[in-house]
Amino acid sequence: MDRTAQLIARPTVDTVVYDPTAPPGPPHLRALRSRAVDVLEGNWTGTSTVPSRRLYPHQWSWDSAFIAIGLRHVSPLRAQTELETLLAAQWGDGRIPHIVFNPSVPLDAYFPSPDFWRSSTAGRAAGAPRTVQTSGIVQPPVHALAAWLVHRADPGLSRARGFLARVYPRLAAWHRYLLHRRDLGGGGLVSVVHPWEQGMDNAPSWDAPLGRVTPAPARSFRRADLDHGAAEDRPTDLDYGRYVRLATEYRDGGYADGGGEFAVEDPAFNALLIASEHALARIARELGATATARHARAERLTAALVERLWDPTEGMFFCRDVRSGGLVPERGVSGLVPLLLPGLPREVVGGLVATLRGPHFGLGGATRLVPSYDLLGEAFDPHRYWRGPAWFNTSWLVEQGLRLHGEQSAADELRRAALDIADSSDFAEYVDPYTGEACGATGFSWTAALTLDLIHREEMSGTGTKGGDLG
Ligand code: 9WN
Repeated sequence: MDRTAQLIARPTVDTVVYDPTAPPGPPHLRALRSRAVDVLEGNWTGTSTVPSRRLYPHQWSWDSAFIAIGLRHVSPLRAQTELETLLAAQWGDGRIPHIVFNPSVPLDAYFPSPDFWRSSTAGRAAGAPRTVQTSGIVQPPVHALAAWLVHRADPGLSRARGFLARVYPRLAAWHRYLLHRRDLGGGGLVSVVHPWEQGMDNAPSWDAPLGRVTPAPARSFRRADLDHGAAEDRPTDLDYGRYVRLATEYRDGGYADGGGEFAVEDPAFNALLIASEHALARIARELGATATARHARAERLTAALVERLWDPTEGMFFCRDVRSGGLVPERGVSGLVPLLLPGLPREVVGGLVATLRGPHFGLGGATRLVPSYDLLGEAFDPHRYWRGPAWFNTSWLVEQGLRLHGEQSAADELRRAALDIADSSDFAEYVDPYTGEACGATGFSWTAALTLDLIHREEMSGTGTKGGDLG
């Protein structure tokens, strides 16, 4: 075990209620489930789950949401705790930081570390918490969706603990922050101000908007990711220099929104906000409040997404570079994620499904999971971070979308492929989209968690339940 792993070695808490002898389902799924549970046990710190012991030794925002979605099947209590820990680090202005730092992890274990972000001082005006160190940027808002799904896994426990009543005001403040402070394009959609915010850090869609940013000199920072990951699979030093410059300027401006060089409306980020807004409406109704305004807002946002980011000729959504004003002509999986939305026009659904199956993504033909980027794109690389490999969270989102829109057999095929590849890749962080070969970290938390969710729904499908969660 290396130094970092030792320092955050999990305490012996026994909150998982999973009993490997109990679950139904065929033996190979039982074995897979048991291994997925082991991954999540190994990555649990006592109050939350690290994405990966070595590469990502803190709590990450959208990782925790996906982790909670899987954990709910084995320990609804721990799934609630995962989200509550994250929400406890929320800033006064409503933002949920993309990293919550574990103070017992050495500073050099991950870059940028707390001494770079300086949240409690640089973020004071924006209401950063004083007692916990965080980053100052955000990640996609999957949290309300996760909270609703976690509640539904054990409504009795959730009500007894007042789970929804406690998280609702925080989730509502989070959405308010995004909708009011981040509509930088003025068209109703949210902008990200750093590629790390969107979660697909190194996607070719960022190349043009990022190209305008002067990189911080390589000698001014030390990357920790290269201690654990292959340099040829990770972002280049030049891109890292630009990430660092953008984050430094945001920090030095007190994390105030509006002035930065980089502002992009991203389809997946906004689609996840809309899905979460629908989930917040359901949470409100469960708490006895009215849900109509939230559903209506989700529908208005869906209309804005189609109006601002949909390209009917290409049959997919694209990013909009708010600073230059145009769409970025790169096909990424982000442009397919809106398939998870219920209120899409029929021709948009048809276009997305055709694009998924067509030569650019090859689903069900050349590829079994959804590649992160256009197979025919100039920047395509089957192993480099977010420039071609397949991730399990995006395939999970697309699987949900296919199912929601009645594409049951394509969804079944994608679900089975995800289960097979999670198994053979040892819950890899991401995989070669053609071969399923493992890349990045193994024992990756959201891969294990979403495997649990897919196993659960695979078993439910035998009982005649529809098996989707987003309808
Ligand atoms: C920066 C933790 C995170 C994921 C992101 C993924 C990667 C971090 C990095 O790891 O980003 O946030 O250092 O590359 O791109 O989606 O949340 O798993």
